Amino acid sequence: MGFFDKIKKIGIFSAFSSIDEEFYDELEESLILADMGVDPALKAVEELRRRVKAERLREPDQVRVCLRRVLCDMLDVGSTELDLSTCPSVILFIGVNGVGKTTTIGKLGAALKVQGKKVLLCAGDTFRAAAAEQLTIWAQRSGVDIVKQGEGADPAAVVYDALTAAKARGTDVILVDTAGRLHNKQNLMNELNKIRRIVDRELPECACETLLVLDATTGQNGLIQAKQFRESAGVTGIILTKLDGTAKGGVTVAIADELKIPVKYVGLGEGVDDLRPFDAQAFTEALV
Ligand SMILES: Nc1nc2c(ncn2[C@@H]2O[C@H](COP(=O)(O)OP(=O)(O)OP(=O)(O)O)[C@@H](O)[C@H]2O)c(=O)[nH]1
Ligand SMILES: [Mg+2]
Repeated sequence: MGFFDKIKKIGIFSAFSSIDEEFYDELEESLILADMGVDPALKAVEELRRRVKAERLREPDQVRVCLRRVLCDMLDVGSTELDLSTCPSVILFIGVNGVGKTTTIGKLGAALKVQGKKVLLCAGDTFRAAAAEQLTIWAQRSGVDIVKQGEGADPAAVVYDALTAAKARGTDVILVDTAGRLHNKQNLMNELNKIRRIVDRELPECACETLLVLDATTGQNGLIQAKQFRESAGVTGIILTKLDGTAKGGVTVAIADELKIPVKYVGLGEGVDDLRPFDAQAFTEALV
């Protein structure tokens, strides 16, 4: 079973033996039902029509392959690789409550460690004591370092500590957890900017990514959150979690197409191995 086999398929091709108007209508509807959003769905169908005509495709199987290519092109909005070009490099994880930030850090920390990287987790969520505990368990599980302070500490101060520790220890990658926050709470958004300023001041030349974690089961709602985070926090990549649940895979295309920010990783479960770099080709093959 492939990694993306948990994704719900758009399976309309088996119902059609020829490609006609009815096919396009039903395809449009299935894409919308798959959470792609109305505009991206219309755009995909229009582009498919254009290519089918230009390439004179007739067989449903050819059209299926063509649709995969159309979706792959819509997903291609920038590099899906993490920028780890400096040592240390910093990755900030941001997003609303409960989307999977801490879990994703745990999984990514383990994966980077397996690649031979020296990883440091930073417990920048000081809002609840349980947050640092949860991250500590992940650090122990994957055998990586963690820097934390007590509940209520200034998150920027924890980040400062982590950066100092990383410089002293020769860390390759610092993964910074942050408290879940709503994009419309200005003081909390300012806190993210403060963290970012500390990084810029302490490690001016470092590669720094800000990854927005989105829960795929929130569908089009997640997209609205993402637009506002993008405006106020300078997001460099998306991590889409919980694609294993009731989520519909089409939301991935909607996010890439509407935000023009690449999906870099996807989460398909709660286990340490349930995070993968996003591969548009494998993904569209599973989806269509
Ligand atoms: N099924 C599934 N569950 C996930 C995935 N990622 C995270 N979860 C679960 O989602 C819940 C919330 O995850 P957390 O990592 O605590 O989320 P968070 O964004 O750190 O939450 P806050 O710190 O409260 O904002 C936990 O029960 C996780 O196990 C995923 O890819 N698939
Ligand atoms: Mg958390």
